[in-house]
Amino acid sequence: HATIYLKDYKEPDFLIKTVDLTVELGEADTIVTSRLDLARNNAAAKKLSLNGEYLELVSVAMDGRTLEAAEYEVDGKHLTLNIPAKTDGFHLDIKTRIKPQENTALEGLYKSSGNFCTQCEAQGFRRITYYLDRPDVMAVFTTTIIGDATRYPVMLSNGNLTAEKILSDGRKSVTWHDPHPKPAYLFALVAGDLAMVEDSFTTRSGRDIKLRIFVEKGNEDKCGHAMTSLKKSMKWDEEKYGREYDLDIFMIVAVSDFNMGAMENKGLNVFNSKYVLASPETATDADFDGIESVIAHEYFHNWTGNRITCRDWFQLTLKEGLTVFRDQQFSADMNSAAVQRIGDVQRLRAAQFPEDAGPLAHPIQPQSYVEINNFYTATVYEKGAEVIRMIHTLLGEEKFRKGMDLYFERHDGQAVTTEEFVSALEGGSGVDLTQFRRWYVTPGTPEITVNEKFDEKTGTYKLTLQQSNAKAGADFKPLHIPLRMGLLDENGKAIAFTEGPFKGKNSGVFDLTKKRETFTFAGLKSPPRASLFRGFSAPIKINQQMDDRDLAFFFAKDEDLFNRWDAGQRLANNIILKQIEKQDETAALPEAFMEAFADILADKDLDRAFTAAALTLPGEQDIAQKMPVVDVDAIHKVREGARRQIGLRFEEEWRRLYDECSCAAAPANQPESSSRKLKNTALTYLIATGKEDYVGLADRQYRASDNMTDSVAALSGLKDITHPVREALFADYYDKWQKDALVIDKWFMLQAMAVRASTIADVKALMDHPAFTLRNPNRMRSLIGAFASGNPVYFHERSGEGYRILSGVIAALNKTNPQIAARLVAPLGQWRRYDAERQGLMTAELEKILKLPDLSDHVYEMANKSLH
Ligand code: DPP
Ligand code: ZN
Repeated sequence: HATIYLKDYKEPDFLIKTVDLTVELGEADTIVTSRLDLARNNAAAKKLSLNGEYLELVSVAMDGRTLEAAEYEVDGKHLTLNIPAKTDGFHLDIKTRIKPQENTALEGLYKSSGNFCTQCEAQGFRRITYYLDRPDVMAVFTTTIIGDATRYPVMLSNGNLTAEKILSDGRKSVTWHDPHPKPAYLFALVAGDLAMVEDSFTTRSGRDIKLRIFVEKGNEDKCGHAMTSLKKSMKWDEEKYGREYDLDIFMIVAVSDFNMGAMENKGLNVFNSKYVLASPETATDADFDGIESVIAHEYFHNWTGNRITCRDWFQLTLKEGLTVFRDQQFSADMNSAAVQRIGDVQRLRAAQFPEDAGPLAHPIQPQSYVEINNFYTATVYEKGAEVIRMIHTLLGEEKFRKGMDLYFERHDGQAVTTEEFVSALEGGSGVDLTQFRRWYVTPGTPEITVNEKFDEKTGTYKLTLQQSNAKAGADFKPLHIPLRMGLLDENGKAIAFTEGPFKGKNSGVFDLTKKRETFTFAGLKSPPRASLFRGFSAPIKINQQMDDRDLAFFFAKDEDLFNRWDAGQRLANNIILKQIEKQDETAALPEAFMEAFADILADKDLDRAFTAAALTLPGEQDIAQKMPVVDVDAIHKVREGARRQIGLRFEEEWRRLYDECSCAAAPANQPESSSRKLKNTALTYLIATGKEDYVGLADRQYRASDNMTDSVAALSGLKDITHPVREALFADYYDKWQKDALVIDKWFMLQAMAVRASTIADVKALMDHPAFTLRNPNRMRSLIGAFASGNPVYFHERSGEGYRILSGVIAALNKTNPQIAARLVAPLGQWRRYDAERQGLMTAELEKILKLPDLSDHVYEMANKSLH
């Protein structure tokens, strides 16, 4: 299990200019022939070492001469050749045999539902043929696919189709050529009997682009939303960043067995079907949003990732952080910006904050890894996006665009580092980002402690902020943090700044650069209330003395909708934590909180999706992050107790809202999905009252529903109870949808997240259900992933059975799909946050995992870091 370090990076000794691949698809084996046109890049190099794993080498020839076995070395990882010193340019012909039908790791070439497909990021291409499988080797690919014409009528690869014919033996042969040099991780090949949905897009320069989505037959009617999202993305990238698409055809293929969400292969994106297929009957509003953002994300990679790629995998956030930021911007433009921002921050806090506080903490640019697949993390992606967002905030829209323009101009066609990105942004904008660069190498979530002083005599308000970072240790260096803030008077009215760069404005961005820094605001009549880090202007934790009244004030009055929501969450968190301390889930909730809730409930001007978010209590894991020792049972009991009180106290209002949001047409300026969200929030509070009537309401909603959002909301509302209606609805849902895998995934997920006495037994029974399989990542995640990450009460159940279920699955997947196995380790890695008994049980499972025979690098790295 060797560690690879960023500091050891060396340029490649040889470059590959062109690749001609011929892939002969077969049922017993597949033969890959490649001709590589190579050029020397290091005068001193004597050997060429090509990457290759799980390959059978058939033959290798250099400049036309077949090599004897004594002329090369081959082991499980490399093919190594001696290259004479005087040789500058040469070509290799390499023939390998592979067995895609036996490939369960879903990396390289594999089969899904009888079709061939590929996944090459990060290092899957080396499972197809011997190659310099590293992103700084960029080549022009020509790919010929040969196979049975009836089994595989559709044969696709990157770029443009250049030839198509039937061979004398009856097989079909197609050739694709991609003129854009690319790293091997962007290679793709698909072959199968697929249906196609076609559309087109005219670029702003007037070129017509063919858009094609390929799906399994019978799913043609579920591609409309993906296609619309693609066209919106193409238009948006032209308008927002001046980026036009650069091939004549853009293809998306949906496959059902896929490790990730989707993959941005040049011109041929391969998607997890979850992020393509949708109709209102089968997909929830959240699924629709997910499709829109993933389609955009992969499309945006064409410029931020493909045209300009990463020099090495330590630079992953160069393309991922930037592209997540771009897809978040896009989604904010397409939908409600405030609700989008709330969702982005919720995801960051739920997934990235615990990672950054635990044993797997790493900077957005990691300095070392054992297995790169373990670094496709919330930190590299979501915190990476926050870092780009901070640059955007510091530069402002116009200068940010100038910086991006320079980045594209300077580095198009190159494989670069995050340093080159930041330099281009500096160069284009003229803004100094020297100190800001520390964000790239600092792990941990900074904490900002706030101190406020008001001098009555002079009317001066002093705001002192102090930075700290528990993960940074002794060599803590302050970060450059953008503070977007505004001041409010005692009635909640904005106070304009009286001096400085934001004079006359209600809100401004201040640079926090020192460990401790004081900002002074003069000309005030009374002590102001400061609304800090508006829009979550930096990925930090704030430590500010605020009582229930203060938080209720911001919840009711802040003109920044994000901070309004956040104040409500902080208020609810504080109250729940106090109830936990009192060990009393029935203690009445404070009036300040109830009144704040009542105000939001009564405010008809708010976006209904915002109202729904504002009226939803922080999740159990969110509350857990604020406890020194997490008590999952107390959190659940107290939070449920609070939901019951809120349900009962506002029962009439919830009923009114439920009816209003179900019957009346959605308000003109709001999508129907916002009304559904608020209606279903009302439903969950009504069910929380414990009254039998509302079980009936959920039952009626389910039975009358014409859309998956309402159906799932009804099931979700009932999942925790044991009641004949619940059992009947879950049975009905299975019967109705058993042929639709994505819909059945939801059925597994809801039961995996149920909190009721039979949960552990239910999860075990579901693992034996005929529809369950560990081989399909979506299915596995919907049961095991949802249980381990989304059901704290039963995953952490005292007997340790939850931990044992998880480690058993990790052991099984370690052999078949180590990438997916490794992703399951993190929940056990949080052991330090629990009581001694649970710590013992969790670490015992990690120890067991580390003793597995044939432990993969993937699982080893995660378990080892988690334990020590
Ligand atoms: N396909 C993954 C993503 O787009 C990795 N590149 O983020
Ligand atoms: Zn990406």
